[in-house]
Amino acid sequence: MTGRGEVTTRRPVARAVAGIVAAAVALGVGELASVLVGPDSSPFLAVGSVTVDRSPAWAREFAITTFGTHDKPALFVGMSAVIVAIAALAGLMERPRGPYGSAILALLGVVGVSAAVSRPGATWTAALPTVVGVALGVVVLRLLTAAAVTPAPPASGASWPSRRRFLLLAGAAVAFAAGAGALGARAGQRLAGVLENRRGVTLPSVADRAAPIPAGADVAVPGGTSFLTPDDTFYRIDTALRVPRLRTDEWRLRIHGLVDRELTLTWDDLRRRTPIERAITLTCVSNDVGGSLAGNAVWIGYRVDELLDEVGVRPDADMLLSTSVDGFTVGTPVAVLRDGRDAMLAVAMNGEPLPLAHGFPVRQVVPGLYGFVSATKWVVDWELTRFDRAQAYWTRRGWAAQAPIKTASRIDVPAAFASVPAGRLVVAGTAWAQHRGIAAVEVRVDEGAWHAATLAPSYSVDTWRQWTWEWDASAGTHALQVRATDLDGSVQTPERRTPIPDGATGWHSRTITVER
Ligand SMILES: Nc1nc2c(c(=O)[nH]1)N[C@H]1C(S)=C(S)[C@@H](COP(=O)(O)O)O[C@H]1N2
Ligand SMILES: [Mo]
Repeated sequence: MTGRGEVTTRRPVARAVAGIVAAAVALGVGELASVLVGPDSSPFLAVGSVTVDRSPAWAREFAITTFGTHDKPALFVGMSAVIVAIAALAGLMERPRGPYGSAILALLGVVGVSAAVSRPGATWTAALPTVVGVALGVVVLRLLTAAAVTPAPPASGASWPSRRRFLLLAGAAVAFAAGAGALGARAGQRLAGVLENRRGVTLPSVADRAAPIPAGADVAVPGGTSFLTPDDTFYRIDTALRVPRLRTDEWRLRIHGLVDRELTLTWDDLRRRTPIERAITLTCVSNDVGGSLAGNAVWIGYRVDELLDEVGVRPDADMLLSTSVDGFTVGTPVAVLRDGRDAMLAVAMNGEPLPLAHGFPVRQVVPGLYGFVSATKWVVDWELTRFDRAQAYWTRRGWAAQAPIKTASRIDVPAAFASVPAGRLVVAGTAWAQHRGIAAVEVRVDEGAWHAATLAPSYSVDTWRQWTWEWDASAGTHALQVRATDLDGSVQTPERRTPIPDGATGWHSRTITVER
């Protein structure tokens, strides 16, 4: 029988190993989790980077003169040695009733978290990989130290030697840590490579520039929708659990199917063509009445109609089936792509290469069609085909095959259920009917008479249009309602329909309280 006092001193090697394995699990899991959060959030790399940034000049000199170009591996070896020593100590100090070793791991976690959140551009989420990793590390430390000191109860008569049990557990944990770490490191390197590739992209110089934005296109109402949507607040909708990572040198667009001449474009081939720049408002078909799944950006890209002319579209082709690098597909009517509108293969958004989440390096932008039938991100394949032959991703799941954007209008100010003082009240919002254009917006209160809103200057038929309306608000609870009319003269329908299968309809309304 083993006495409690004896337990705490037994098997120092196994305990040290338990500590080291636990730290390995923490680091491996941290590495893997950092892939989801961001390349600078890996605890190991973050601590390494902070060490590099904070080390005095003489230390760097010493590292470079001693290790030359191997200074980075040398740093990693040095860090690993320190971590192994501390982790072994943690293993030796862990007690069933005194989790001193766990506390040491937690302290290492604090170091990792402070390093990760101090990296440039980091937010609090950078702490997550370390926190998750250390939490799992502590679990492993508890399990392994327990296994190191307590013989397992005999199972079905046979005795299960505790050494074997320990080795099995430790081996499994090491394999897990190594797998997670290697997977994370590989994915992290891939992401870092693509981000570096993106930083190196220079924007094409454009002769055919977007029209300047007229003064007043942005209504100066606090809480109103800005005419241009910055990349970081632009809505993002896609089926990608992990953002595809594709470098410009890997990118190809294969154009095939019902064409006279197949063509495979590289990034350089694309860049040799003549670009255009346009402001275009994108909208998601899933946007419900009053929803925010719409955004307006200035895009630089290459005309789709010119590329289609180059390959020679056969007369029987009526669909462009585009496929993204992750297999997502979109079907777009060839007629729409060739009717003169500014459909493009975009490479830039708001003066920057496309953000990874918005399709880097190349995506489609087609004015007037919902994103699911037009806006393929990370696009790598174009097949000219027919609507009676092929079905795209969302059409197979019950959505329409064709889906022009429906006229919509939205109240942005005042906020839903806002309380406002009686008197002069500015109501503001946006309206869109891409490729038809907005002719009028009207507002009414409590289902009374419609009043014409003041429209901001029109930019183009392919962008949304902001509006304001002033009301002498009287006390009480009121319902504001808005409707738009497009330049074809069609008034937005009041009929409420869900986004499925081809876009929501109905008037947006907002209830507010006016204080006396
Ligand atoms: N590869 C790919 N492209 C895609 C999608 C997708 O799921 N995968 N979603 C589409 C949909 S439904 C919309 S609304 C737009 C959204 O583009 P954004 O995320 O840049 O706003 O992308 C389109 N392109
Ligand atoms: Mo969408």
